[in-house]
Amino acid sequence: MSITFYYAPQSSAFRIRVSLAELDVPHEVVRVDLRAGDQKKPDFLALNPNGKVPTVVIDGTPMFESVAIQIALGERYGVQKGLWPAPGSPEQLTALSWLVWGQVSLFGALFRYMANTSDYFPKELHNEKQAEQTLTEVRALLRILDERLDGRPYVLGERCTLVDLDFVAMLGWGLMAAKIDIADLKNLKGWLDRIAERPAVKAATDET
Ligand SMILES: N[C@@H](CCC(=O)N[C@@H](CS)C(=O)NCC(=O)O)C(=O)O
Repeated sequence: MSITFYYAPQSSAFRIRVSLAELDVPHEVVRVDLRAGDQKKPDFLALNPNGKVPTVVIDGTPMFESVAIQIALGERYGVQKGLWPAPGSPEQLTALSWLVWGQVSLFGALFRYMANTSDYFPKELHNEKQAEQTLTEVRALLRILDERLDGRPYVLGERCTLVDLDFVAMLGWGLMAAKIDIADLKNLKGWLDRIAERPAVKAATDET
């Protein structure tokens, strides 16, 4: 078994960094300098034609898209570690729903909101009406997550799983960058504080 992980700190690869650390799977990390354009070099594009991180090579096969990587890691290594439900179990169906919901629905809306408001995106592309509409969408989705966490310490129940580790990558940074206040969402706030305390999350947050 071999895993090579192409990584840049403070990027979408954060979630895989944290997941590999929590899974405690041996892997080689290759730092990709996004500013220098390492991700657009032919060798890298041969692994991931999108020229983006995260990219992993598992036993010689390259993979891209963090949600696909999370599922592959979960199925191969997560079940034994209690970080992913057993394939075919009802819990796995729930895990897949929330994992994909987080990346597609929640992050999709958060990204659209940021594209219309944040300094990370050119001001001339900001649109006030779109910002208003996507903020309503983000808030509704955050409320769904808050309700899910009512009476559950983690998204799937009593244990922290790859779903929580995936969400924290997007919400820990995203809510702060988008300046979205979640003081009224008590379950979500408690969950975020709890996950942020995990050593693997702290270590990845501190990386530069
Ligand atoms: N949907 C992809 C997003 C990957 C992505 O956008 N990665 C960014 C870093 S956050 C990147 O590598 N950007 C470099 C570039 O586009 O040149 C995933 O989740 O894996």
